[in-house]
Amino acid sequence: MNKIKLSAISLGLACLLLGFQSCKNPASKDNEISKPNIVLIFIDDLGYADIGCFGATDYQTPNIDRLANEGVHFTDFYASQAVCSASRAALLTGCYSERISVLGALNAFSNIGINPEETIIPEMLKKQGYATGIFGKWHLGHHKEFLPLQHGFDEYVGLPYSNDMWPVGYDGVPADTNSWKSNYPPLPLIEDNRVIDTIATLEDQAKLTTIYTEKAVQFIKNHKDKPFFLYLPHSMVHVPIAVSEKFKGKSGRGLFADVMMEVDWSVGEIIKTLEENGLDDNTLIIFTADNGPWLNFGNHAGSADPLREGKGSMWEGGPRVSTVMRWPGKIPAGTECNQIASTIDLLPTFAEITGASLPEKEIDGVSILPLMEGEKDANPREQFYYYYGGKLIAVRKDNWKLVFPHSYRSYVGVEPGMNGLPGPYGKGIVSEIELYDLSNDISETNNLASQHPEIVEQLKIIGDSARAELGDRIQNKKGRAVREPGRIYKEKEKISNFATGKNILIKNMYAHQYSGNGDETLIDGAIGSLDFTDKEWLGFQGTDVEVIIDLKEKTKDKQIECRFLVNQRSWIFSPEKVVISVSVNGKDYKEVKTFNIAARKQNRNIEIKKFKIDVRNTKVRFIKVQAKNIITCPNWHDGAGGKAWLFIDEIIIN
Ligand SMILES: [Ca+2]
Ligand SMILES: [Ca+2]
Repeated sequence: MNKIKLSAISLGLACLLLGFQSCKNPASKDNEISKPNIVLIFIDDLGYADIGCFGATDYQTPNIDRLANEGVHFTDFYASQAVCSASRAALLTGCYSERISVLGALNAFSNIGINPEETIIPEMLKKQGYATGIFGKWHLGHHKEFLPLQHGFDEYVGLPYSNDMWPVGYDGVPADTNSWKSNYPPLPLIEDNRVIDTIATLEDQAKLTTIYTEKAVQFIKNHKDKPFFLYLPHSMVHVPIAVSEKFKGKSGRGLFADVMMEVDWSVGEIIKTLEENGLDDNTLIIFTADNGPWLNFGNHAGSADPLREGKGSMWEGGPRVSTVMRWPGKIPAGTECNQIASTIDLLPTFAEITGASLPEKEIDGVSILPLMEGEKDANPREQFYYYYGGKLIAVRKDNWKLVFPHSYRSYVGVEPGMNGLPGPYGKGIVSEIELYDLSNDISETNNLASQHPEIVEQLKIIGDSARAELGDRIQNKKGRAVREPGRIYKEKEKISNFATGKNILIKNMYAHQYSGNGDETLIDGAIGSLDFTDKEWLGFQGTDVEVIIDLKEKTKDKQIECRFLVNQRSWIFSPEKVVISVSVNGKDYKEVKTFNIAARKQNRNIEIKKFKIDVRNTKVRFIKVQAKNIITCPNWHDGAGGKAWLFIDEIIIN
């Protein structure tokens, strides 16, 4: 039975005995003191085998290992997704990333962030009287409304997104103005809501672990008399890795090992500060990571051994993260937990520990306190959904993992980079359902689907319920429970459009995730904002656009305007040609205007391009708009060779 509830019951009983008066203020001083402090240390791109107790051999991590020796280590602990923003959004909301629509890795040009309607861990704990601080990488939106202070944190020092989102080349010198990286603004170091410094060089990067650690230590000292939640999401060991002077060359095994030693030092500083302030017995420390190693960075990446693949894939090397927890007196020392658990379970676990109410909106996490306490036969999370970028890649129940057909980023068969330079990605394909027994085959090498059809069927049902709930871009399914991200462009503008209510035929398929309100989106009199994820845009991936509007009557003297979004950072390009034609019979079309858009140059702006023509002295009933997509992203672009997008929101006829 749950200890927190027990103590609440006995408190209630004591109140009854003492009479009504003493019940008026249940949050007594004693109660406050007994609330544990929570320290959550979150490493970026850490490999499963990058700490000593999980198999690192090149260097030692005595402080992290100490947490394991004095607490529990989880062998089957998952980040919700093998990429930064999605993983962090899930951690802080207790939801699969798909439920709250924060996917991928946001950057300096993103228009979305964590929705203010969501309740995240610090907001929940603040209501319980906790002081809350974050020192490190946020990555849930860099606009002010998304930054930590607007979401329940009292204090923040850190980077708003990844440390490689900066105008600096892989060699550490300012990026060439022709290169994609030169698009980035200087990488800001933020305190509360203010930029206080710029991270401009590798020397600046080398200070980050120390800065975050010192801030965290100060935070603990400042709040030693009340319960606190300290979130320490390090920028390391995400590339570009860098280490301070005190650890340079210390491992003798290269820069990555030095950086890991510094991360371990940071953990030691936290433990030491807790001890010096008499807080270590009443503090839960959790050490985990957002996703596995970025293996194409070679010697600047960690190792996921013995797991398959790494960051960006949902083979175990992507989401399974080495996790240790220490809470003296509560978590039995030196224990190992092999049950499934996830970062999304931390929010409800913290709620149980602190007596906080769960968020009003539905979440996916379950309390794993029984696992932490070593309760025999406890298994609060029997299954796990492996989503990546809106795609349901796999599901797990107990020891079985069912992998659905999909293509994935692979690190197999390609030469990794060296010394900070990335190597290329390979591409892997799963063409038929695969089944793995993770209890015997942690490396996912032996597909057992044909031997266990009954287990395949069982897990398929779990997949179906995931899809019904949270959707699946592989099967073009929308989930019933998916919520919106936070957005900065909210105003919707209504315009008059003679074509509203008329017939429209769209000849090419738009992507279901950018499907607005269906075909009528283009003539509904509502225009899109600069945010391509708002519901007013239709997105066409790697295809042209051809639209025919039937005005159902002959008319003349019309103005025709069509609008396209340009947001090259999100792979959305201007059409290279727009042709507007008209017809009275729907068969014989007369071209009235061709716009040739010459340049595919780099464009830093997010903008809406309008193509407008007056059609005079011509009878019109049918209007055809054809827009030519550049089809593939140009060579200079980040997504070179990938499919380019065309986004259109309205064809206005007046
Ligand atoms: Ca990461
Ligand atoms: Ca529209």
